[in-house]
Amino acid sequence: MSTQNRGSLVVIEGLDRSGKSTQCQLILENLQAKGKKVQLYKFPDRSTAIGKKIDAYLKETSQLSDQVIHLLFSANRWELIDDIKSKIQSGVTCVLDRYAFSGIAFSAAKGLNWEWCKSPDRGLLRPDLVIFLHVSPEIAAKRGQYGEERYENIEMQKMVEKNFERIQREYTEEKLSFVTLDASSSLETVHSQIINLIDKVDVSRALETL
Ligand code: Z5A
Ligand code: MG
Repeated sequence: MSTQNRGSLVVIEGLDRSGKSTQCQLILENLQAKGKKVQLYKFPDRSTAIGKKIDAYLKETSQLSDQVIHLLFSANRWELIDDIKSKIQSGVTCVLDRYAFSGIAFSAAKGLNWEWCKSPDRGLLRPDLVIFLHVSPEIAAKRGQYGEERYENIEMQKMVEKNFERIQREYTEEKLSFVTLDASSSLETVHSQIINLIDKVDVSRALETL
């Protein structure tokens, strides 16, 4: 991919109710106000045919094996990746609300093999920056709408939290920029920390794959 004037690929990850979607919206508004081209993507994208299956599974109106739902989450990323790639090539900053790291953290928490969980996402675009919003599962549970979907319980979230720590270690060893922020502070504090990090992203190197 040409490195000339490409956009950046920024991923916001975090535990449930850590404020990912709220912060993604604030990033969008901040970059737009600075005159930058920016596009938000949310995973899972529940609007596609695959996304509708995922939505039914999360709302517990359908049952699927752990392997099948893992592959669907990954397929949902693959179906949007060409669009993301072309946006980046045309200078658009793409902000992703969850990505492959959520896939590994949640499926491995259900007991699936770690390397198996990573494999379907190999070849997807590698982000320039991953920001992990950390909030204790106990604080998250007190925030809006908690507990309405599958996985929204403290035991699961604690396992997911441990898995994200391992993900950060492994990807940092691979030189991926993966930064944890304390998301229990105010919206404004978290937002300004995120913007500081995004402003420093180096788009002079070519995008690689996971
Ligand atoms: N999943 C998976 O298993 N495999 C995969 O590959 C992927 C996902 C991609 C649905 O995801 C589930 O899919 C998720 C992981 C799994 N399961 N869980 N748990 P989702 O992203 O669609 O989930 P969601 O319904 O959008 O929830 P969320 O993303 O976890 O919430 P959030 O975006 O992090 O939080 P928010 O909506 O911005 O904020 C939540 C509330 O907290 C809201 O009332 C805010 O006003 C409040 N809030 C936010 N920030 C703050 C601060 N700083 N202080 C106080 N209150 C705040
Ligand atoms: Mg969200």
